[in-house]
Amino acid sequence: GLGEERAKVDRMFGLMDQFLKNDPITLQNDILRHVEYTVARSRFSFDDFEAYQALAHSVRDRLIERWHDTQVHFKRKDPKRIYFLSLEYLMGRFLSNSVINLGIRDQYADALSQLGFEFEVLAEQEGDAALGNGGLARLSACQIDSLATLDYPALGYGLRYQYGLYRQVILDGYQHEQPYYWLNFGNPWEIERIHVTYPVKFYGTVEEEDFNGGKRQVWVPKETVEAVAYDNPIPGYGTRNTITLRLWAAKPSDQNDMESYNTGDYIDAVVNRRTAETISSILYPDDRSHQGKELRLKQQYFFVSASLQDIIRRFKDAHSNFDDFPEKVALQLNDTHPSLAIVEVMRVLIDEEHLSWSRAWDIVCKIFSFTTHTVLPEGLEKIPVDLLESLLPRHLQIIYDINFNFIEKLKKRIGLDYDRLSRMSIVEEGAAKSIRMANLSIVCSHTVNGVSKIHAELLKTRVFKDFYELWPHKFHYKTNGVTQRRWIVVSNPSLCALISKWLGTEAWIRNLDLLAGLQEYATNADLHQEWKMVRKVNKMRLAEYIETMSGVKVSVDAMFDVQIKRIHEYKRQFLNILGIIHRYDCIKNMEKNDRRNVVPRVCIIGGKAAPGYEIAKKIIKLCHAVAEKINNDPDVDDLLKLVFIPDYNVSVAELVIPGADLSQHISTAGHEASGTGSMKFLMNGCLLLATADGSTIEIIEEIGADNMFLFGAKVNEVPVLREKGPALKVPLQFARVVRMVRNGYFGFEDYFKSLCDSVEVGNDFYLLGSDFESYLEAQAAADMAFVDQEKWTQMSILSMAGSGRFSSDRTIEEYAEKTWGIEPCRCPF
Ligand code: 475
Repeated sequence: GLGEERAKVDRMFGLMDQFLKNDPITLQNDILRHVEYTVARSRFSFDDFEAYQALAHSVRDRLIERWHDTQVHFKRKDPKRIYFLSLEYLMGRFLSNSVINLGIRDQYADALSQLGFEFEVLAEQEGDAALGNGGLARLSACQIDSLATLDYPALGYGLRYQYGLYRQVILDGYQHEQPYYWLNFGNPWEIERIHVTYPVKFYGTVEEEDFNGGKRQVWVPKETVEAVAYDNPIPGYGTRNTITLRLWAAKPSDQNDMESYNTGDYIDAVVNRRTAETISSILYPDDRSHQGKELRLKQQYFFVSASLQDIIRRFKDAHSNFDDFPEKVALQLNDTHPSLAIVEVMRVLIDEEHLSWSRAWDIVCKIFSFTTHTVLPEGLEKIPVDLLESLLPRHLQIIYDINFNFIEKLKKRIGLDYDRLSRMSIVEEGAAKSIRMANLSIVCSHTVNGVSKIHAELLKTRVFKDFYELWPHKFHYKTNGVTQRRWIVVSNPSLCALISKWLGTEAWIRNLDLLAGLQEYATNADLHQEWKMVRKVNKMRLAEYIETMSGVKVSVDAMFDVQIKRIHEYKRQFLNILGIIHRYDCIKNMEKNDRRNVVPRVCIIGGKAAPGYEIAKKIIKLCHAVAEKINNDPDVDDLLKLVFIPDYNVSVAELVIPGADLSQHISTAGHEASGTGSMKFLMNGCLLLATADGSTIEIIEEIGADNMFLFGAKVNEVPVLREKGPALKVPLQFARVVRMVRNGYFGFEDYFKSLCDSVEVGNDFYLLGSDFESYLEAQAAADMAFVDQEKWTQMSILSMAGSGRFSSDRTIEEYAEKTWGIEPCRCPF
């Protein structure tokens, strides 16, 4: 009753007295206690890594307190929850982000300095949690931070890969991939929940069985794997709320083994058990191609099955039937990777909970929302039918049934337009039949979101045109954003302090729109001076890093020009390098006197190529070959340097972005669904050199074209230019720089041949040639602006001040209100 409830709450508040204190003495005691009892080192002798471990454990204790309170609070309130399903999260490091969100960074820094340690030095000891590839995976990480900060009753599900994204090692300028077994040094940020375990089944057959006087299909699986939960507490900023990122690990199950033990082949049986663990052991490193591999399908279903058992168990704890399910559960599909969840919900409701098909379908149609992150039709995931048939035979049946119902209804709407029917079908017919996961997701979700305005337009008019015409109400977009906690507060503390000082408040850390308040100081001389100081210190830090990584000394007076992101032809790192070659060529051909007018540049490129993506790997090698030539040419000296930053990841980004003057986002228009790197640069006062693609189009609306360097064909011009084929006009300078590569000016001419071929007239799908001239003009405009440092600083301030809209807080609020129908559920302090 009510009295009982009140007593519980009182008790909870009473217990708060016992929470861990955060004064320097308590923190020192806690750290030393963990040195001795958790890390099991002597209090009198431990190194930086051991100090980091102890520190991390003391932070973990504080996270756990809030996390428990939040879970209790959610349970008591039983609000509608959002379950975020993603196969990838690029979390990066936890330490700094955690203590900042907990509001105890300074206390820890004090405590550590009294113990003779520096907080930053210990923070560097942590390895990245790199459980994802690129933009999509980092977006999940930003969004989970916003979900926690905004007090939403959310839970993120993912896989606990033992091998994160490979480490990129450069040998002789070539990329090599090394396994990243990141758990080798332990992971203090996760909590193993050995009692939260679910069996996940695979293979077998579907049998027909009598049921209630009729027949029904039942799946008789053949193999079982256990899914064990590992919980990562995610603290919000400025709130007690701490939500869960629950990652599943695969473990062998005892349910399979009866047979093998009887045969007496004990050793083989035990060895076989270990193959269960491979399911969650490795992250697939391709961020665009789908190879239809069985292990990948197993991962997807393992993830989906475990998450849904967990979600349904939680629901059933508080509800006796499924009537309220759509009022309590929202499931967000992060791209199609988790879209088997749709089929699994159908199967569980029908086969296990014995709901009718129409009741189950009714529920499914209310709970799923789907966000797509791709533009290219070839980026859409397809699962070969024969794979599904052997691994998940009952699921295949259900997909066929969903498709049958869908096509029958569709025929009534559009008639017998067979071309269109076959385009929209969930099943792709042909030599190798396959399931179109995007079509499945659209048919079964109430909402389909794009990740920027232009992306949504392309979805409606090209990629999913047929579906848009059928269900215009389903199509929406939520422009991506990034979390200012990580991308300003953690990564750029001095800028953070400056912003708070000039705004007179720290409120912008929870409400990024407040940054607009800095616009009025865009020409203020005092701000300019402080701003330049902050930027210079960040550049010095980056210069030091460059020197240790590559041995190249760079001048902080030069413009730091950065392009960091996955290597892709459509992202056009090759265009950047050809531009650098052009710059080099110009300097070489100048009179000595004229060289004084050249604006010095440090060009920085970083990013990983998918292991099987040959052209991308050649771009990396070309970057090194060109760098070798330029960096050793006394003619150019400090006027031009080129460095490749190896093993680009979240923590490298945290170091590079605050030190960048200019950053490049130069995809062929219509190819970057959104792009989120640009937002991080913007927040840090870096100017953008960009094409009118993805979210850049909306950035222009916020900060004005005058404050950026824009170039290139527009989205609607791209198809027209492609039409022209061999008749396309390409500037002479472009032909010249490509020829330099082709003719071996940088060596390795055989190796670079196919790369050069890919941009020859008639072959140049990504339009490097036709955009080259306007690219060079934009670069020249950037040089001009840089000469006038006051002007540049003003543009830099306005970039930052105009970035408010690109917080993931704004994105998540839009999802919560418009797509998920959830409300904040704030844990009392
Ligand atoms: C877009 N990754 C960016 C970002 O919305 C966008 C695909 C298949 C398998 C594994 N990973 C992927 C992506 O598709 C991806 O990262 N897409 C990116 O999503 C967030 O800002 O434009 O390219």
